[in-house]
Amino acid sequence: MSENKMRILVISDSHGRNDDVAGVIEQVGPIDMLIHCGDVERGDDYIRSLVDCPVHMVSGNNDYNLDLPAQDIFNIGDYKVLVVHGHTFYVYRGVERLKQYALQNNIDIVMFGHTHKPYIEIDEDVTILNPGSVSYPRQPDHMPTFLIMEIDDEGEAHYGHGYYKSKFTELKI
Ligand SMILES: [Mn+2]
Repeated sequence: MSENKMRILVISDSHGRNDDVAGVIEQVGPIDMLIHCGDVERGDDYIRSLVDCPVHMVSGNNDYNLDLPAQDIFNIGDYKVLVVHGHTFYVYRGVERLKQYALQNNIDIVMFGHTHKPYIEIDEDVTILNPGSVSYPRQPDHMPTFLIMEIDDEGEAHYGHGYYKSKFTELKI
């Protein structure tokens, strides 16, 4: 059943660097959904105009000028997904609060930002993902990152981080 197949680009913490947002969209090619985990800062309408697919964007701690929801819960295939920036869940101290909230609300996949560090934790009950920042990476290698989520023919989700090519030419998922 190939109609199950989906390819989703997840980014976060572009902080107004919309040239990076446009660049990563160009790099990854066709997508069925774009998700931004917050700290957009400006140009949310411009970001929506860059793609021809559904867009889910939430507000970060720097998005006081934008009219974006604090969190977004929706379905991707059979998965219930929560997108939230993460600052209200104290993610600098870890993902425990986020995980508790997800379990209490029957969330299958949580996507967050704020730390500017790629993160992936696939658990039986809940999967927790951070694409890292496409503009201001803070993990030790300081490479701008994004995340691709794919739904396969059987409806199963797969995930991989990639490096944005503004600084690095090879996509490594
Ligand atoms: Mn940020």
